[in-house]
Amino acid sequence: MIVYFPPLHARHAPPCEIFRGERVPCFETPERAAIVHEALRQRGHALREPDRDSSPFLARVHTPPYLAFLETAWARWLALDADNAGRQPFPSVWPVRSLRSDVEPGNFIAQLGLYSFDNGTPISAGTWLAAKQAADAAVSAVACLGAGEVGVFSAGRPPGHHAGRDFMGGYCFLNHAAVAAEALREAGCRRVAILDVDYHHGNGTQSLFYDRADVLFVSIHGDPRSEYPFYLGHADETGSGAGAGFNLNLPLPAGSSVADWFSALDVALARIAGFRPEALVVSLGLDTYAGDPISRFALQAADFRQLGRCLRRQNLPTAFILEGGYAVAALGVNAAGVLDGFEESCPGGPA
Ligand code: SP5
Ligand code: ZN
Repeated sequence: MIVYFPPLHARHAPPCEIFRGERVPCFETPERAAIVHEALRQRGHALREPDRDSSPFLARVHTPPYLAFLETAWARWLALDADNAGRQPFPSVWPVRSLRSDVEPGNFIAQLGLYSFDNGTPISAGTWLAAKQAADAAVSAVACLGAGEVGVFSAGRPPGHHAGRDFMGGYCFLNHAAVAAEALREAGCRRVAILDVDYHHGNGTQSLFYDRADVLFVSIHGDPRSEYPFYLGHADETGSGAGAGFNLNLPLPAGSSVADWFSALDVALARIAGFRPEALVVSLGLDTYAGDPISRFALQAADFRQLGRCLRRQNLPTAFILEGGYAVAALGVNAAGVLDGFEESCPGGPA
């Protein structure tokens, strides 16, 4: 399978995030992508650097002030104090209910709060470069589908599915799956389905397409009553306006079995088949793995292969976009398992 790997991913490398008031090493690290790239290279997949510019699609997905903020954030942080090169910016104030989010304040940390929904998404010097090249990889991958490939994998980082029109969060800055869906629409696909199998609900992606009937969003994830991102991802969120009926959330309790997860996948794939999409975008989080340090599903390596087989049977041009997954040593095997399962299965055939 063609795999796009954006080398600038490693420029996004904040050292720490905050957990229970303490600084802890980031879960979302450059080693994640490095181990995926190495595993896929060893298995003979064709690795390529991005060859498309995502800018036109980023402009459809995100707002101009948000994009401008992201692109200039590190320089703005340094401008506050030259010693900030060795420090990390974190938001400390947010425009929640009754506060105004329609007036951008001049203060950098206030802007950071305006454009974030958590304090768990640290920025570093190369964050914009890395996120932008991951978006370029997603658009490059989609272009391969237009050129006749059946499956293609965009293996960038930081991830994207928590990022919305004008906000970052959950280690995400630019929504690469949404960019891929917009690129597929532009390429002439009348209906695009997004299947999000990351452990965490893809709140950003859901919000971007919630009122649209041309992009179906389906997600299997830890129940937000107990799991991050907490404030979206419930089963009663089914879409609004023209998008009513075109959003399907399948939350499962933390600790759910593999059998329950694959039952939810059956429901998800039946809904997608009923939508008759012309392409499929898979937000491929690998944090459903039993060994993931921040998640609580139970998939094993063989289950990722089975996921790949199930997806191939849908007989759709499929773009895989890497999202979360923090059991670093297992990420290579699990990512490769999905691709192997996809490539060894037959469209419409048995599992
Ligand atoms: C893309 C993605 O998977 N984003 C996930 C963001 C999760 N952010 C919250 C992390 C909370 C970490 N909790 C640590 C528990 C350690 N036992
Ligand atoms: Zn996740």
